[in-house]
Amino acid sequence: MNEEFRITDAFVRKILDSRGNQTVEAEIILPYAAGRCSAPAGASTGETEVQAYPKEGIDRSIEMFESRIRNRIIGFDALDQYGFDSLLREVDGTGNFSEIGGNLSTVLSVALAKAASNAIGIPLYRYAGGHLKNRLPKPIGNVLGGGAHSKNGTTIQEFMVSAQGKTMIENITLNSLVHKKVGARLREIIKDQSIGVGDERAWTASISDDDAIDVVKESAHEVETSSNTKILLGVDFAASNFFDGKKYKYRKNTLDRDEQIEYACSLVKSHGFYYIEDPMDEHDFDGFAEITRKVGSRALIVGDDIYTTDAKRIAKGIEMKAGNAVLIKVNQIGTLTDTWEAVNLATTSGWKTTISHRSGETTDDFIAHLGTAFQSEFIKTGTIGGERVAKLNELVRIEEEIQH
Ligand code: 2PG
Ligand code: MG
Repeated sequence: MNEEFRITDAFVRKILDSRGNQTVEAEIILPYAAGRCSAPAGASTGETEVQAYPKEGIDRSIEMFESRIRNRIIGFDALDQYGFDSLLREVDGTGNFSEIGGNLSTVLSVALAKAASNAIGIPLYRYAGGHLKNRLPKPIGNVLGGGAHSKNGTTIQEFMVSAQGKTMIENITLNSLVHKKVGARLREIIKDQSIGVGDERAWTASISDDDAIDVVKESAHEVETSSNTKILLGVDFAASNFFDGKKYKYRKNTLDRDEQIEYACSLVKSHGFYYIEDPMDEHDFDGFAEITRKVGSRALIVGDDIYTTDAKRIAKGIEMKAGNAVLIKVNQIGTLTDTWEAVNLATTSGWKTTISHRSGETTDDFIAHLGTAFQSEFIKTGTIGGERVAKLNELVRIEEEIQH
């Protein structure tokens, strides 16, 4: 092993995330370089995600690092990502990281890749994707929402937009302009109450989902016309959160399974939405397949809670044609190697990927790099707010680098 890549030390500490909750941050130290990564946190988590922390909590994760991991990774070859990630799985021993915590494995795994790329002297997106395989994802960001991300907002968790202009700065500015318009429109409609923002800085207000569709459509249309740039519309139903085992319960009405399928399809057929995430409960592969059969030729049907970045689940989805795209979140599966396997399987099977932030975030920008490395179609990371624009601004820099 080249001594430059030998891990000389590693640290894990607690920091705060954007919700003010504690999260883990790791640092991997090499002789002449280092890598640091901090973990995001979900609010609407998929049932089959790895466990973020052991049941005793975040402190237990850090104790496990000190007692079981730190000594074993000192001296390890930082270029051996697969070996490192396998070691984390082996030390945990549970298959779902419930012993050491999936957030701990995530930050160690990504910090290792950052340290290795820093030691080589190339950006993470090149290290993770290879020199020939870089393509910028298009930013898609939520402008209005509710679900698990705010109290008393819409039932659908996220209404999103994605400007399809030529440059990154143009696209992220247009997405944020739609966000501003949505805010202005809500203030017009709701005169006697203040409106707020949810966990991801999308507006939240006490309106029906159908009214929200109109607000977002009109706001996007206005920006589309004034900028002469196509703006795609999207939703993340996060449907498991309002499925009670039999029916889908909205603020104003209740839909049975067939009606939910029709409602999801109507967003594409009647309202022109292009991006439909988690339209059905996470167990309903058949429902996903039916929606894909009906509108998959003109829209992306994206699985998040149903696939949880797990190659085994994605393989089943591909087999059943239950979607045509998959959301990618490293801490749903716990290591970079497993994430890469999920992306590779999806991509080689003709599915698209969307790399994604989580509702609780830090200013870490690693998803900007991974989305580029994985050639993801979209990067979902909100439109405004420091922890969201940290990723978007990094994409502006990556674009500049790729083009020169
Ligand atoms: C989602 C994510 C991110 P959370 O459902 O796609 O928007 O939410 O991080 O709460 O799982
Ligand atoms: Mg989702």
